[in-house]
Amino acid sequence: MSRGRRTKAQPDLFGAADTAAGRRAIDGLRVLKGFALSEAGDLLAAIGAVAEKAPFRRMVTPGGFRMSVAMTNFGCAGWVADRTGYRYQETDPESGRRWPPMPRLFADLAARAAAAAGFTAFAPDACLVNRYEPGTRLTLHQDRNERGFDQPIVSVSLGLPAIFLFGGKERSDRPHRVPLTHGDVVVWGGPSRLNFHGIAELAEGEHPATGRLRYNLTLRKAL
Ligand code: MD3
Ligand code: FE
Repeated sequence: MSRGRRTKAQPDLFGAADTAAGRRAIDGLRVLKGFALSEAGDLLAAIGAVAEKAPFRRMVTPGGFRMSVAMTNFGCAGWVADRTGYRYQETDPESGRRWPPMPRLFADLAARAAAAAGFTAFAPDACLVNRYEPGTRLTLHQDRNERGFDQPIVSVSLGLPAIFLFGGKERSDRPHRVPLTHGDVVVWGGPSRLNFHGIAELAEGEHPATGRLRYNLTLRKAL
């Protein structure tokens, strides 16, 4: 597969992460500022439709904590957490039915964003939808439940702004803070694929498209 191109010649692909100090440490991260803005309305409509078939729920971690972020999934594989662990599965544990299919719009957007970051032929089979209210957060973690780590991950931010925490290979590495706003798309791949990352506690706010909410779509090749 193709690896992300090096970044020096394309400053337009970077948002706040494109600082001289950050570039080395944030190798493998591409911020496409506003890349999904024109499609945001359609994406939010699709999220509303999926939430009727597979409602947002706050999952419980193996450690017994209920996550503050609510989640649901689109696609052949959905990410779930429960007392036994973290994994991808083809069915919604709440209903026993398959997750709603991935809308073509999502897969197309992810493939275009991945291509813009130098990853050709990205074909996601999983779309995790995270829903944040003010006061919620996602603590530092690694994404290790996918079958392979050679494919990129594409993330789409909608609604309220958030601070993405981009750490290193060790949980104790001090994270960079990358602001993400409505319509931003981020492509992660290559060397940073297994870095610790999270979302800082969401600030209070109101967004014209989502009200008091932030949504994040994470598109992956999970199986
Ligand atoms: C960097 N979600 O669902 S998406 C997650 O905004 C998750 O909801 C965050 O972390 C959110 O697991 C951030 C961006 C993201 C996803 C996976 C990554 C960044 C990543 C894997 C490795 C490095
Ligand atoms: Fe993650």
